[in-house]
Amino acid sequence: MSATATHTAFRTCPLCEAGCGLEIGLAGDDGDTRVTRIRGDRDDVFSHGYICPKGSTLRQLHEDPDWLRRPVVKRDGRFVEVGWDEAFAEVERRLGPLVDEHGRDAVAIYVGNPNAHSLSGLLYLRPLIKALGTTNVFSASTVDQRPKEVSSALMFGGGLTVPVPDVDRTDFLLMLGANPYASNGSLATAPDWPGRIEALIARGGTLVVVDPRRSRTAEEATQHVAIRPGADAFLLMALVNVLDADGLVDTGAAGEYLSGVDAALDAARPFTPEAVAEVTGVDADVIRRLAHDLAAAPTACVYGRMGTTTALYGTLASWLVDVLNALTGNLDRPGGAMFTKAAAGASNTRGTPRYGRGTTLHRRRSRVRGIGETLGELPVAVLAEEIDTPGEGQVRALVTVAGNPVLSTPNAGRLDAALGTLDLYVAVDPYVNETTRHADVILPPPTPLQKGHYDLALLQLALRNVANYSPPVLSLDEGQLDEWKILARLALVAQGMGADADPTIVDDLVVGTLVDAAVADETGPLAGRDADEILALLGERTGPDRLIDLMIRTGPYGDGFGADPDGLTLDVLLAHPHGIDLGPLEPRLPDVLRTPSGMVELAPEPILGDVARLRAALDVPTSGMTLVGRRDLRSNNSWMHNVEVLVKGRPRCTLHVHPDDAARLGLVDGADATVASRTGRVAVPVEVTDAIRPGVVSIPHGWGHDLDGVELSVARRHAGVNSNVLADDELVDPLSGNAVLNGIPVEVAPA
Ligand SMILES: Nc1nc2c(c(=O)[nH]1)N[C@H]1C(S)=C(S)[C@@H](COP(=O)(O)OP(=O)(O)OC[C@H]3O[C@@H](n4cnc5c(=O)[nH]c(N)nc54)[C@H](O)[C@@H]3O)O[C@H]1N2
Ligand SMILES: Nc1nc2c(c(=O)[nH]1)N[C@H]1C(S)=C(S)[C@@H](COP(=O)(O)OP(=O)(O)OC[C@H]3O[C@@H](n4cnc5c(=O)[nH]c(N)nc54)[C@H](O)[C@@H]3O)O[C@H]1N2
Ligand code: SF4
Ligand SMILES: [Mo]
Repeated sequence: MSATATHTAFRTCPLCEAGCGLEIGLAGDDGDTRVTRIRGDRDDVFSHGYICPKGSTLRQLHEDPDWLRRPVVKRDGRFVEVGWDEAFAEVERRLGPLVDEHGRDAVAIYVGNPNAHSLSGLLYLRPLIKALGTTNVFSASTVDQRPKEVSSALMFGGGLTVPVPDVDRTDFLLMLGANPYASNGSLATAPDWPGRIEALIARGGTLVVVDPRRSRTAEEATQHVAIRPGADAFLLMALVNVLDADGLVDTGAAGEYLSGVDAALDAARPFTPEAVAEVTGVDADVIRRLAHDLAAAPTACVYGRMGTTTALYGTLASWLVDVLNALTGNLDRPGGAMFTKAAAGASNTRGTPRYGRGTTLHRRRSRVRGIGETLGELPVAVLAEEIDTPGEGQVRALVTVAGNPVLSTPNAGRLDAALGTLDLYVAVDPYVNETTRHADVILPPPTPLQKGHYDLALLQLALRNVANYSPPVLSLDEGQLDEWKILARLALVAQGMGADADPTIVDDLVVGTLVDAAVADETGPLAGRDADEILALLGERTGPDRLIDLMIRTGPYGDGFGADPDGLTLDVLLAHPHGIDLGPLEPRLPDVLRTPSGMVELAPEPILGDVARLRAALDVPTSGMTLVGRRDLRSNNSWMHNVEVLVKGRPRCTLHVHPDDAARLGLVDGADATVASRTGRVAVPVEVTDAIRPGVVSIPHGWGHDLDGVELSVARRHAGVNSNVLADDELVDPLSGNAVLNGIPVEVAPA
């Protein structure tokens, strides 16, 4: 590696939701360009130089010898490198007969987290799913934020119409089940959450963190409330109850757009602070004071994340977060919970403002357990049983795209075993990991530095309105294929058009569909224009670049293909490598809504229908140990443990245990404990710490790399254990189907 950079490129980091700007030093010339260093881009309009330890490892990822550079096909139990034509031919040879014999639902697809940051994933998965024609569609969303998408779809009319906490202007932030010091924030896109929190405290603001662990974020907080796992919905109900009982409800300017205020207040009646004190483990007077502090703050926002969504009452908790924002007059005002106005891709900037079709949940149910579909997907908690339960409609083949469900989904042991029985498994993934080791064909994408980037999904949830496009930093090596072409060619195979069909067929179809929709949108900037004219104006670009250009130009800041000559285009973004700041968030009610009533639905019928379940649980006594997860700044779910600088040092996959529990159970710091649940058991080193609530233990997810056949040479040496062996696939939030990954009943003993 050469030491000095001869030129510099700028690129958004695609690894997490923060979307930091990176300054990438490069040396060498065409075809032999090397990265010399990566640091934060001080001129980035959003991140201003902030970077975490992962951002600078894009070079190590790019150079990782385990990152596959060619497709592989399994022959006699071993992966063999093949050319692309041969790989797609193998898929075609096996997929066609399988579908002919068993039907399209016999093929399932699982879509993982990195797709949320990938233009290829966001733009070309849809045609692939359509071509597969299966109803067995699964994703990481149902081990993550699906409850928030469901509550937002019901309340505001869009799954991604999620109000975000206006951290930079608020006086009071009530944060539940999130640890942005480790995660860098989620469903609230902003680089440098730590800096933003420090600024909040420095200006005299208040941060209350609700978490069974005294997380790094809780340490910075004004107040830490160590709740019992899984109890957030009770606590939030009690806050609503106090606001009502003590005459503190004031819906403010958004009030005229709220429907169902009284019904929401009624729902909270049984949940007095005294009634929930036992189940939440939080004293009634602490709850009462918190409600009063929230109401008294000049501005405030309530924000809930993983700890609130991966729980039995995830949708109720997600709903209650925004009910509280509304009841305190903080919905849609600066310093409160606000709606981003994204430059591209948002459903809440298309079609008729304010009004929409609404959302129907559970239009169909899973075959074996009968869990309802949401937003076009089934919960991944049922994937294993759909594979291992024989009968009509059984899943016999799987496609995964950027997913590692063996480490990330509940009852992982069962899923792992089920994957071994598939007739066909095709993975689009760079690694032979815990999941893809079962694949018959692996189609590897280029590395992040070889792809263009625009955070189409996460910029819809940004704490400022920002647009930023980065072109690829490094070109493809001989024999690599752009990921959009991989997905397009798979779609063509699934469609029966052949293994060697041209991926531009799919590309032209996607762009044509989007242009047709744009000219048909009577309220949009292209209303009444000619589709062919627009296609011609898009010029010579192909692939994601052409689509993102179209989306930006038809978006709320776009040039509308001539309608606003000063508006944004991809060319304008290319001329601004540090991004374009479109200003702070502004109130968007009622136009942001897409509900049938044109109102914020504070009491959606499906959610009110679930309150009885919460009410019944008030009377169930709490007992036993429960398991929660945690994140580390140096991790990224399951897949970056192959980067040496991120895993070296003390082991991070440990069991956090409170000293009282350690003494009671005979657990010793550094020695192994056995943790067992209904679904499995693991042996994991104990780390005794008072930063966890007694009765609760914590293991991070994403570890357990020492399975046979895993080709991750660094990660294998720092294997850890798979916490999702313990997560129970039978525990789901019934409204969203989301898995319960926090608050799992376990037994703990010395190993
Ligand atoms: N470094 C790093 N960053 C990441 C990731 C990563 O793996 N590593 N993953 C990315 C992804 S995909 C996501 S979705 C985000 C998630 O981002 P966050 O939502 O901030 O996720 P966590 O850091 O897991 O924080 C969840 C917190 O909830 C607490 N908790 C557990 N159970 C409960 C409960 O019942 N109630 C309450 N109130 N709290 C509870 C846990 O102790 C933990 O501190 O992070 C993203 N960023
Ligand atoms: N117990 C517990 N379980 C959890 C969580 C938890 O907090 N606790 N968190 C949950 C959350 S929030 C999430 S989002 C899920 C994540 O669940 P998944 O999405 O299933 O898992 P990841 O670990 O993100 O794996 C990403 C996969 O994508 C591959 N990959 C990386 N980059 C690319 C790319 O550019 N293209 C392609 N095609 N592949 C790529 C990696 O090799 C890896 O196999 O895990 C969930 N599971
Ligand atoms: S916080 Fe770290 S991983 Fe996330 S975008 Fe920024 S540099 Fe990348
Ligand atoms: Mo996630």
